[in-house]
Amino acid sequence: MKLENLKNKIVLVKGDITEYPADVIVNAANSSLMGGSGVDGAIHRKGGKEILEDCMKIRSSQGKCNVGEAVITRAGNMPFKNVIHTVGPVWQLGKNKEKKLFAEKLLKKAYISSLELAEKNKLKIISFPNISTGIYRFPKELAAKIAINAVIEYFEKSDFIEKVNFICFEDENFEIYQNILNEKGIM
Ligand code: AR6
Repeated sequence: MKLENLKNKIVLVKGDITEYPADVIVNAANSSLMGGSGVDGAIHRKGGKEILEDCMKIRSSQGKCNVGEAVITRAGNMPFKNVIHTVGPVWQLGKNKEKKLFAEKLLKKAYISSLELAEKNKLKIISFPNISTGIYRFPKELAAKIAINAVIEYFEKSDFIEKVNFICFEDENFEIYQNILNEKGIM
């Protein structure tokens, strides 16, 4: 697929993921699925108790959500069909190259798992936050490259999803995404 053809399928937005229309939004959760701060806090606050209820059911049926995996709940009070909760990796400080490469793989897996789960549930418009780039300290530029490449790789295999929105809460992430998408000729 020519990257240019993805211009209509990848959308870059600056703002709050809970405010932008989509079929499903992705939450940057933690393995407990019991909520937290950052985008996780915003989604649980806006969505209300249905989301936590569904997360608790998932906990009792399958246990914790491993890093790189994804689960799906209702969206509660938000105007989406569902919320997909995925768990990104915590960035490894220090010099251990293998650990860093492993974290990169897991971040890619979090995006791919979410896209596959959306497709499985017939959800065609999906919004992603910048997974792992907040509390989990993943370097923003590297995380953006991984996110964009994971989405491109998905589109090479499947055309089910119609639109992927990258929702950047911070100016810095927005500019990083803008530069990468421009370089690739997607914007
Ligand atoms: N809409 C879109 N993006 C947002 C919003 C929002 N409303 N709020 C924050 N962000 P983080 P992580 C951005 O820390 O690094 C939680 O406690 C934020 O600017 O939310 O994956 C979980 O429970 C940043 O760019 O997620 C986990 O314990 C991005 O979302 C842990 O944090 C991700 O930042 C996960 O850490």
